[in-house]
Amino acid sequence: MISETFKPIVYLKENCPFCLKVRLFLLESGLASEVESRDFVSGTAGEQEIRTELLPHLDEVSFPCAQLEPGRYVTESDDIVAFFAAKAGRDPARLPVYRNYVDGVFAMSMKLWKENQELKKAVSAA
Ligand SMILES: N[C@@H](CCC(=O)N[C@@H](CS)C(=O)NCC(=O)O)C(=O)O
Repeated sequence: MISETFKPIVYLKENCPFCLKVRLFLLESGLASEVESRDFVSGTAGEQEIRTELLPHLDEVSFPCAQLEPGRYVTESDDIVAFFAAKAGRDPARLPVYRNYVDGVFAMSMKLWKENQELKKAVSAA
């Protein structure tokens, strides 16, 4: 049980690798039903609605985002996972699908993204 009085809300963008991290943790730890999930697809009216809702609460809107407690908004995927893990007494390192994603596909996509940025910079400076 995460909270008896407030159901945390997570805002997740479809196909976002950071959002998938949060989504996988919630699913594999069995916490998904204890959280309200507001999913949206990039470029839709649903996205605009969520951005309008979040804007007054954040310096910069980014995803994933979560309202962990009333008025407490967080936009860092690792902080969101850590909050739910601590509340529920679950160790993310012991969730094999989550760990495989974070250490495998997620880590690789971050590495490729950085390499791509560096290559673009080198090309434009040449
Ligand atoms: N440090 C953040 C990075 C999240 C991030 O870069 N999210 C992208 C989506 S893939 C984002 O929100 N970009 C800005 C936007 O969509 O407005 C985390 O780990 O949660």
